[in-house]
Amino acid sequence: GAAPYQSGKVTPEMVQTGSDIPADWQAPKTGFDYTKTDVMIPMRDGVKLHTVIMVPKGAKDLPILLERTPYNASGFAPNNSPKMKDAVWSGDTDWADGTHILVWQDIRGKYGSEGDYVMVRPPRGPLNPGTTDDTTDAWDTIDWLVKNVQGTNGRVGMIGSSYDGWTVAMALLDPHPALKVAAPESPMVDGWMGDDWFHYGAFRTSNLDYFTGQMTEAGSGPAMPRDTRDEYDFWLQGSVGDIAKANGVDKLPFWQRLSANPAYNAFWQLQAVDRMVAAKPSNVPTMWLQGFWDQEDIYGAVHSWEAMEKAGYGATNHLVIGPWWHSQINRSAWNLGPLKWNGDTAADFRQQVMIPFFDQYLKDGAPAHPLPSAMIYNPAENHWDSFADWKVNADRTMTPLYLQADKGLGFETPGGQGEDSYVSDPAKPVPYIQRPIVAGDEDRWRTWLVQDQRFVADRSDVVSYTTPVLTKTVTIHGAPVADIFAKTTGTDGDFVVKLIDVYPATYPENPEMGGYQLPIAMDIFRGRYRDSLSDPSPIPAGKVQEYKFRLPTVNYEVKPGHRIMVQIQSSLFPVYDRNPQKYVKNIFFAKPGDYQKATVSIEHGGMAKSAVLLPLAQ
Ligand code: PG9
Repeated sequence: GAAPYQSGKVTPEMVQTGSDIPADWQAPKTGFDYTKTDVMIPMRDGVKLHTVIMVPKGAKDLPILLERTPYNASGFAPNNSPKMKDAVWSGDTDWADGTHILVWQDIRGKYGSEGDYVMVRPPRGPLNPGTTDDTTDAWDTIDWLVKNVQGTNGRVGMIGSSYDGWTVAMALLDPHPALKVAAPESPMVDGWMGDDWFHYGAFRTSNLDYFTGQMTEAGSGPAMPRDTRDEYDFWLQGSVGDIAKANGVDKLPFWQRLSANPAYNAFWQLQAVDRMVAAKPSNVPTMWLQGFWDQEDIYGAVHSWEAMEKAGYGATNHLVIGPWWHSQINRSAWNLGPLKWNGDTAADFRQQVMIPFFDQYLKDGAPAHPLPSAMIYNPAENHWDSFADWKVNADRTMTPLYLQADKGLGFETPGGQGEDSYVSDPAKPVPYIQRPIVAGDEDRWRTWLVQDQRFVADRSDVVSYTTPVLTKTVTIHGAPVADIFAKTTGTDGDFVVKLIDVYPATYPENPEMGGYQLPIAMDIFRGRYRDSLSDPSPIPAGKVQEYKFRLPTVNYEVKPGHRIMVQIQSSLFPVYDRNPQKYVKNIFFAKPGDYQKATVSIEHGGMAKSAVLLPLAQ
């Protein structure tokens, strides 16, 4: 009978017997200025890669801009907007101008693509016995695109930052003839020397969360669980190997390969992209681009550009260093922390330099847009500088800025030998930013390389050497080199060297900067590699040793009224894992008892003239 609350009759169209989700539903795309399709592009071994293609309405003879990514191709055009410009993410807005076809592809094994995922898959060869790599996948993809996408003129440009910058560089090892121009942006190039995994052998702990994120699912996996709000406490709980094990990271094959190869051996050398591009140089015009304060990949672009210069391909290779954090080229860049720029340096660069540079190779009749050999932002002057002959470090005369007695710093040759000592305690490593260090705090991660170093300057395990107030500008064009003589009571140890611009005590132009200790260039070096990066050796306790390593590349002017400071310490935590300071075979698996205090003495003058060697403007 009828339910008591029923009034009226039940008719058939009130009742569902199938699914409310139609088998095939297409949204009407009225008013859309583009079409978007998802395709599976077959590679030479039959594996199909998921690819998103956005073609402006009425496309005719348009070039293709390709990005290959492990970070979800579909996420690059996340918005269901009828306007292409609104549909894409910030990095592509300027390219979505109706004159480029935009293509994003999931690399093998990630998100919608078939096949096995291998972390920054090494090229076919000793480390990759297979028949494909990211060079062949790029080649096969470009071949398919120029043959199958309607409305293209058959020319392709590639961009992408970081991992995606690495995929651009890999495409250059055997470029498809249709690949006409490329921009590896903040590319991951050498994971041991100075990009994501290590810096000169010191391991970057946040990689463990990156590993669970990237390699526990084809999509996005979880970060490791935290039982503390402060990363400083979390990473003090044990060696990186202990923490990896506690979180199942020890079961991930890439961690197993990485942790079994802590030194710069064949494993790392054979996948160093700067070595590869120089061994197989391409004629494709290439813009190697990175951030001045790139907190993830500060090594790769510069070194690849230098390698191509040395290989004789300077005419088609360009270096760009913007005043940016990692990948900020794809966002807006009015400022970097407290440093304020003239305008949006990223959007202006994309619109006024990058796109015209690409278009001259991608479009018939586009005006020539010659680029200098190097274009590097000058943060002190707040403008871009162009260099026709930016020299690679090897060709530079370096001027030593010596550590002096009484914590002085200066160009004059120091007198007799002296030293300054501090106790480095692995139980109390020097933090890289003020605590609490909260996981996932993007703003602080993006700006840690410009953080005011006063927060550690007075620690008893940090030594700072400072020049008198400058009366003349000191202009640095290139990569300073730390050349530190030191002894330690331990048998291993890390050396962190920071080159700092100390602002005047008051700075009315930007009051926040009064007395600011702004790092211009800093890096860390693991002492066991002082004689050989591939064959580490214990440090002889109590014997002065030389630690010489290159710092990031800069174009900088320290102005009159400012001072230059060199700050030295033995940890930078927890960006970098702790050195136990006792020589053990593999620091990843150091035991609690291996971590020991050490007294470190930084030498100056005499036979041990510690200095930072400066490539001064010529
Ligand atoms: N810096 C990131 C990364 C690149 C390559 C390997 C691991 C991490 C990135 O932003 O893609």
